[in-house]
Amino acid sequence: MKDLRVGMMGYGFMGRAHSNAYKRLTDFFPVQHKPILKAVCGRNADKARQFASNWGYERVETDWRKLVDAPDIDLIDIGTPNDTHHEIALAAARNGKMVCCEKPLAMNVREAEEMARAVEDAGVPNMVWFNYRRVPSIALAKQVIDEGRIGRPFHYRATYLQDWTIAADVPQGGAGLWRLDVDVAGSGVTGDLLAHSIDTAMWLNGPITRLVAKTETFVKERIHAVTGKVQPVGIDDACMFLAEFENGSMGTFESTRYARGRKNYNTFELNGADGSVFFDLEEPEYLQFFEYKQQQSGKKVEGHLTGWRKIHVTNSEHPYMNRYWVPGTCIGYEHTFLNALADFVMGIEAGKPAQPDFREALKTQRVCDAVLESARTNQWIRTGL
Ligand code: SOE
Repeated sequence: MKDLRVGMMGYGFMGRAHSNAYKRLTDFFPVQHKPILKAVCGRNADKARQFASNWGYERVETDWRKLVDAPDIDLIDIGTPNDTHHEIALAAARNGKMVCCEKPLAMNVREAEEMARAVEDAGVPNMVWFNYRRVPSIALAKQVIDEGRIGRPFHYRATYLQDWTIAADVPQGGAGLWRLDVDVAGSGVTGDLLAHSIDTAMWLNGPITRLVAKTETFVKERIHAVTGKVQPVGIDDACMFLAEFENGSMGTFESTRYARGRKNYNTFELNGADGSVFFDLEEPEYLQFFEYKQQQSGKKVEGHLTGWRKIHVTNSEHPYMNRYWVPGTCIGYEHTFLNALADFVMGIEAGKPAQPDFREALKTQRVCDAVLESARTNQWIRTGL
């Protein structure tokens, strides 16, 4: 076993999700690297100390530069707000550290390009935590599509809906709520939620080449938690776009934080000539599959039994599931990060980088930037992919 000494940037939601993955990796996966939780870095020393003691980090830093310079760190994990990703990733790569970065990779394409170049120039392993690729049902959808069971694709339909910012008195800025502050987040639902949908869509259905988008900001001003002043809201609260895929299929994408009752409603459906797949994160252990059957060697299709199959993705034949429990028992949100980390580490060991690496995640960034540009200019935009 080799030590994999982790320096964690950030102690929020993603700091916890990633730390959990490091702690459980060798319990569930036969890897040759054992993560060691060396240090966590955060601006608030008390919170960082509390986090370190809860999760078992050996020490605390409050200056991220100290952590990227530390000789006892192999991997820098960036779980901090979006406006910090670029600077930390560049410095970490320059120091020869592996870099795992939370999504979205960057504030914009320019930053993301520099980040992809930096890790490649340094030759360091890197990954972006698009964790939903590692939901077993979504990985099964990928398998079903790659097996050619959907046939010629016609339609891709994605939604990502939440409802937590409807109240006008939710502040922007500060812990968790930095997602509402455009200077820190870069964008609203486009970078935060649609980036997930876009990554999944392009993984399953190939590049998005052209799109047209419409965004809306329903609450125009919010108090800023840091300045205490009422300030204009610069993020997109909702975004819809139409897309063309390179393979000739059409896509629709919808995302909002104003869908009352929807907490983390991440769905997609792909319809092809020979079949369809449908996934809904509110029922994450299921993949729905429709197979179109034509008459085969004189045997009549049993039309009265034709229908969607709701596959309970918990068998040991299903992606990742042989690492966990017995058929019929489920895994959770946290395991998507564990599965991603396992792929990353096994990728290093096999010399086959796990995806999405920074170069791959740059493609999603290109689509996000194109979405925002289209919404700004009311034009169809080519993504360059
Ligand atoms: C936003 O509410 C959020 O936490 C995103 O930032 C995550 O990426 C998403 O998976 C869940 O929702």
